[in-house]
Amino acid sequence: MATSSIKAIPIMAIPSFNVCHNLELLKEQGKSLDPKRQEGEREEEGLSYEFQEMLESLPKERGWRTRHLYLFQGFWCQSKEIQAIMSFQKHFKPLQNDVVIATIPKSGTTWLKALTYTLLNRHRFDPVSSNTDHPLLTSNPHDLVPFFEYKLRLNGDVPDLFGLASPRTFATHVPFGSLKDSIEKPGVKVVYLCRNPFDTFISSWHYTNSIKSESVSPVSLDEGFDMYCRGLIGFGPFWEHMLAYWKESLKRPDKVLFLRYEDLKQDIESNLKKLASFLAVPFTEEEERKGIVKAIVELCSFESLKKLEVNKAGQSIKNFENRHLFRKGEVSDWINYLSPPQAERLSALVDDKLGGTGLTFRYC
Ligand code: PAP
Repeated sequence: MATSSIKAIPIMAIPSFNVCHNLELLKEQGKSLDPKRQEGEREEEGLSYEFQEMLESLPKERGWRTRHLYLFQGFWCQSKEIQAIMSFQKHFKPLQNDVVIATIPKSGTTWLKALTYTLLNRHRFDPVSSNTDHPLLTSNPHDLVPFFEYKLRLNGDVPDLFGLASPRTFATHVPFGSLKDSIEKPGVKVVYLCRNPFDTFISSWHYTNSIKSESVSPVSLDEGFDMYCRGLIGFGPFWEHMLAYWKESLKRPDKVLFLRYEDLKQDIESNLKKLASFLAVPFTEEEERKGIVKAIVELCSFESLKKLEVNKAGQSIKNFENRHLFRKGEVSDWINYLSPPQAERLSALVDDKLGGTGLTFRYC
């Protein structure tokens, strides 16, 4: 499995002294540690004192599943993500054939990871259903295609990624502006998956309320919707995230492929073939005759992945159960949740921010 050879080399041995020292200081200053505050401390647990000072200088707002979202390099994210992104930006060395899957959360990342992994490894791991050894049957896609900003860089670790099978395949939610310098190398390809903002919002709202820690109060639909429309969502504002990748895909179509979740739902086979051609691993006629395209589609389908034991009971990202990654997998579920005025507000916002850019969506 690709991730098994990743060795973590700690760079920022986080001195527990700093955390303790911080708490001591607070006590000295007479600040009471109420439950909410303690949750905040847990959120920032393992972050160095210097880093916490830097955090304090950033604008912050109420978070969805942690107490705060911070405005970092022009987008909103959680404290631990900032630490991981800084480590990634400092240390990541791209290789010529690297593939990067980029999304804003809840756009179909898990699906695209499964498709890309199975496609690129189809000669090592036969995707036909009789092959019971396929890694996707026992590993969640997030374990096969790691995010730059999560598992790989937890606690500021610098993983050794040189031994990974080529092409190395990574994923990220980081906006293009904060990613581009780190992946600047001829031959690196980016695949962006975009989902209509209405369904992305509903999916995010369900997900964050399912996985948030008990000590953070749930975000109501109305509150979350208002935050989303103000751009306050992880790696948002969503319109800036989508637009930057959209523009880059127009400018460099050989380097950035822009896919839409709704198109994949409508015609997965031709989109999978498009992905294969873009990654320079097109299907041969013989492969098509043998049913390899259909086998990949089937193996990576929502229904197949959802019923696997690893996706019913496993955890890929610490404390997050895989089952929450497979909710409904449909287009237009937003209709069941948003009121007409909310739909109007989001529609007007999309027109305002993305109108005239050529970036359009299908909502049902
Ligand atoms: P992530 O950003 O946390 O990785 P991501 O995989 O992008 O999440 O999004 C999850 C959404 O993709 C869920 O949508 P829903 O809440 O509207 O149901 C999930 O159901 C959907 N999804 C996951 N796997 C698939 C798949 N194989 N096919 C289609 N949709 C899928």
